[in-house]
Amino acid sequence: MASSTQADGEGTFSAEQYFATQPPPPTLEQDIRRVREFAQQHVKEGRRVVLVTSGGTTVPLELNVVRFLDNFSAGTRGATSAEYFLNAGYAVIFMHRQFSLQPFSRHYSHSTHPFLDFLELDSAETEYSGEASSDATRISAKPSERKQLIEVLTAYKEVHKAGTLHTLTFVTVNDYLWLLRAVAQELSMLGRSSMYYLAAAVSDFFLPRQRMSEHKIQSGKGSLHIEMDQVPKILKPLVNEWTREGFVVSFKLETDASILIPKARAALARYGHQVVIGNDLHTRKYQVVFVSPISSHKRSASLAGNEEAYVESWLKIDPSTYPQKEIEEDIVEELVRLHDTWIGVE
Ligand code: 9Z3
Repeated sequence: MASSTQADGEGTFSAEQYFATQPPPPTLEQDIRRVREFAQQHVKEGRRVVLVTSGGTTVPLELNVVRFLDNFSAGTRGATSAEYFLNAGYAVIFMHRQFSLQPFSRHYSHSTHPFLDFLELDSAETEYSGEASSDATRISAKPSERKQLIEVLTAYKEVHKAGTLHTLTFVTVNDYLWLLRAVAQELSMLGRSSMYYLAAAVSDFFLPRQRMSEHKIQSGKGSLHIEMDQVPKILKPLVNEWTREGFVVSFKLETDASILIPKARAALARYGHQVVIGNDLHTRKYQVVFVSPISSHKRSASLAGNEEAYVESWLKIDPSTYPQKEIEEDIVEELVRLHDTWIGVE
């Protein structure tokens, strides 16, 4: 692979080299200014802050982008978890893929529960005139939808009033990496009261800007060959440099269940963070496995350099209870407990 930007080996960038060669998104500065204000306000009010990342990153193939690689994630895990963190009293920075699911509005996703389907026109007192501006026409929610709508709307309004949810968007893996680093650096002032809940499905490969075609890739030359570089493993600098004692939870997604726990342990050994939540693509809504070093269950410093022992525990829900029961409720409850221990509340 010919590239003047590669470093550690064929197609491998360190995080430092990545940020030195790939450009930041144009709105980074203003996005981060808002994150800083949000974090400062909640530190003052004594709240814990969690960064929730959600949805999939894209990898553009052209500078004038027509084609890009994407992945399956709709952002259900992140959007759902954000609601439970808010309910547990956390201030939430919800960093999500543009147009992926968001807390509260996720209940009325256009594909699974379109909101036009649960509204009805009241025509008891007046016939609908067909004019959009008709003041006499009233709209109401179908009785079968009201209970859930009131619950969701009440929680949404409360969060809005309390100002405990801040939203940030990314599209590409490059946007994601720049934002993650900058947000983590801002949150480092919170020390142990910050949590990182990294549920976004992040591409492992990308095409460096220096090798991207400026215009739409043309057909007519036979098959297309694209060689991608590896996205730097940014959990390492996140844990060691950008956050200061933040409680870091990453997710590990596999389709071969037999490698889930070994890969989760390997990630912990490599990056030294607090929890990996393992999930299998097909069962992710009903079961996950928490893998964590024993040291993260105590407030004492981690056993860097020593042989580490790990604890594994499965969280499961009965699939027939979904979606009334959501596994994210249990995930968040368990994490809040572990975070309490990490901070030293327990
Ligand atoms: C996850 O594993 C999430 O739980 C899902 C959620 C993406 C499966 P949905 O959006 O799905 O609810 O449909 N996220 C992390 C995936 C990931 O990219 N992990 C990296 C890895 O496995 C490490 S950060 O190497």
